[in-house]
Amino acid sequence: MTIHTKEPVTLVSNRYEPLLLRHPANPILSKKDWPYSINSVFNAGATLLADGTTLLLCRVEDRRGLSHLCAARSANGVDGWEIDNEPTLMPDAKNFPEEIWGIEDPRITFVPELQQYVVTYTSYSRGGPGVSLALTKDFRTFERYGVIMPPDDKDSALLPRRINGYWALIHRPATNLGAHMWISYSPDLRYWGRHRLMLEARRGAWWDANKIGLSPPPIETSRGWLTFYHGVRQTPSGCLYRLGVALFDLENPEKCLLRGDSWIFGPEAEYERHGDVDDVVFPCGYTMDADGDTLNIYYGAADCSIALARASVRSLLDWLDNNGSSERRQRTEL
Ligand code: BMA
Repeated sequence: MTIHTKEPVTLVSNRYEPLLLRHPANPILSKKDWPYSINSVFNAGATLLADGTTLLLCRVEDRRGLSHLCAARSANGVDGWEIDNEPTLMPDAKNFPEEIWGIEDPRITFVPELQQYVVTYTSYSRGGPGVSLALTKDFRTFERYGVIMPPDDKDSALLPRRINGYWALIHRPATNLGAHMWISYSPDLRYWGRHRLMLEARRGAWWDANKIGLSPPPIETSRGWLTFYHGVRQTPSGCLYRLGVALFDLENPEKCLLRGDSWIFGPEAEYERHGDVDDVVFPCGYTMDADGDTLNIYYGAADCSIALARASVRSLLDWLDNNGSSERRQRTEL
C-alpha cells in the first residue's frame, strides 16, 4: 500500500511576521554612556517633548542595588543622547518612606487637560513594591503625590484623558492566586476606587500564564486602546519576559475587544538573552512618529541596557484582527 505523505498539518504556523523590528544601533543606551558611576540602566518611560525631543526617563540601578530615575534627551530618539549629569528623580525616603528601597520602571503619560506629564512608577517600600505618582512640566522639578496603590502592585500607567469624567489608572496587583491587570478610577488622581479586573493572566502552559503586567501606556487608536503587556513564563531556568498585545474599548477600557494568542516579541538578541537578569524584554514607553502610525518602542533588555524596536499601529491592528481572540473565546480558554 502506498502511503501518500502530505505536508504536516500544524495548528499554528511556524512562520510569523515580525511586528517589532529591532533597531540596528541596539542597545542604544547602557552604563558606558552614563556620566556617573552606575550598575545598569534599563526600563525607561518615554515621551516627546513640545519641541520634538525624545525624552527617556530611565531606571538606573546604582552599585548598592537601589534604583533612581535619570532623564536622557535626544533629537532623533536613537543617538546623541544628553543625559542629566546627576539623578533626575531620587528616592526621597524622608518624605516618602515607601521609596526607601528605590524607585523603578516609570511610565509617562502627557495629559492635555493638565498640560503636564504624569509619571507613575514603582516605589519599593519595606512592605513591598507599590505604585507612586508624580507630575512634572519639564522633567526637572516634580510634584509627588506619594503612593497611590499599596503593595504588592506595579506596572502602572494613567490614560491620557478622563473616562466618563474620571481618571483611569491601569496597574498590576499581585496575590498568590496570580498577577493580573486591573483598572481603577479617580476624580483627582489621589483617591482611587471602582477597581475592576481588566485582563487576566492565562493558566497552564500559555506564554502569559499566571503573571502579566502593563508595558507602555496604552495607545489611543480609532479602534480602541492598543495595549502592550508582558507575560512572565516561569521555567526551571528562570523567568522569560515576553510581549503581547490586546485592544480595549475606547470608552469602557476594562472591556477587552481582542487579545493576541501568541506573544509578538521576546528575548532573542544577545543583549536581551544575557545580562543581570537573562531573557527579559521590558518596554515601559513609546513615542509616535509624525505619520501617526510608526511606534518607537523603548525597552529594557536583560535588566542591563535600553533598546529600541519599531512597529506600525496599522500592522498591529491587522495582526490582532487575524490572530486575536474575542473576549468570549478568551473566557472559555483561560
Ligand atoms: C520585574 C520588574 C522589572 C524587571 C523584571 C525582570 O518584576 O521588576 O523591573 O525588569 O522583573 O527582572
